[in-house]
Amino acid sequence: MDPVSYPEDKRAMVEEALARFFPSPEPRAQTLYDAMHYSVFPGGKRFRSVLCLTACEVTGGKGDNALPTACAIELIHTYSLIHDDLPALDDDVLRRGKATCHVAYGEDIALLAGDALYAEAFQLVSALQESPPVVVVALLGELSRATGVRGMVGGQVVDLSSEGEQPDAATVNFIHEHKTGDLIAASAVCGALIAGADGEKVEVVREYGRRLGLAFQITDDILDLTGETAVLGKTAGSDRKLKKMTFPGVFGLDKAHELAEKAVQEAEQALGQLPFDTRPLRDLAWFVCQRES
Ligand code: GRG
Repeated sequence: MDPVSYPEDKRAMVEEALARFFPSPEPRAQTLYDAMHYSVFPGGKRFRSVLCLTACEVTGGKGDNALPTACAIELIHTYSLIHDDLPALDDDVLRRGKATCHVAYGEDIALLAGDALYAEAFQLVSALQESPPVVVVALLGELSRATGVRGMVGGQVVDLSSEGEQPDAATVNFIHEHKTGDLIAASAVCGALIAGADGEKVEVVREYGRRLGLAFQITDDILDLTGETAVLGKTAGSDRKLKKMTFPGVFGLDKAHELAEKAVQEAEQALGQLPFDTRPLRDLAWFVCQRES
């Protein structure tokens, strides 16, 4: 596959909307607010938000209508990064090229900043004006399921409990599917729901998102092994240090590359079932395994 470019126009839309939808400061909780703001700005790739906008447009919706939900997803994602970096979890000191939230603000504030971002995300979606109530409820259901015990938190707990365990394909698939894949799939699904896509098309988008999510985390594993801290903006080699269960650890580096590409091809195949011009979603899928950070 030829190199694909990232949709910087959509990233800019997300950036502008995040500044607009970010909660207003509460003077009595200024430090908390500062820690939340510090973690969200400047951000990373805004990949999940860009995916949500793209899925909405590709399935016939207006990208603008997906912006508040796309921002909510970024708040949830940032929450997961803050908590993931805490000493009780991965104990990382660098994120997005700067000190992690707990290093900058202390563990107590970092914990609460994550909690507050998660709550603000649901506040943002529940206040949507652009979508009918039935869609709002579906979005809330999607995002809560993707991040709960059957989603991101469930994946994260297996990630932690598998540290130092014997490499096992079923376990690493479970971790990647839930820790990372569920929120990525939900981002795409939310875009399709906002566009008003019917149930069948939403499920095709979900399948695309699940394969994409797997490819995203396999690539994350590969970059942790082969990338540089300065480019990644986070500490390279931390998976090995923590004895994490990863795709290169289970299958070897070459096979991990192959499996990431296979997952992208499967994502692309799923798109073939949609009666739309799906090229923007296909390009995003290939970006996932071509990315360097
Ligand atoms: C329920 C939200 C929530 C969290 C609690 C800590 C935790 C449970 C889950 C951790 C999930 C996690 C950190 C998964 C890793 C996913 C991943 C590959 C993160 C990096 O994403 P990028 O590359 O980062 O999109 P940027 O900085 O570009 O946003």
